[in-house]
Amino acid sequence: MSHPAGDFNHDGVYNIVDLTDAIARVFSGGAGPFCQDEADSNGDAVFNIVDVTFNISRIFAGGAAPVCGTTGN
Ligand SMILES: [Ca+2]
Ligand SMILES: [Ca+2]
Repeated sequence: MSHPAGDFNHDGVYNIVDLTDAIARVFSGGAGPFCQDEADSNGDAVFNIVDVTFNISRIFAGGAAPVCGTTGN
């Protein structure tokens, strides 16, 4: 199964669950992503709050699609 960029929970689909899991990780110490590259929605080689805001923009406002991460993990 291929995994799209932004697929934080590694279930093969990029959707609101990935956003909620990313929020849980950033704000309340939730489980980390299966793959850093998949969680790195904006492709800047770091998973952080910027990826959360990127996902909010994409899911709720038709923002840019996630890009393949480059963390090497
Ligand atoms: Ca997912
Ligand atoms: Ca990022």
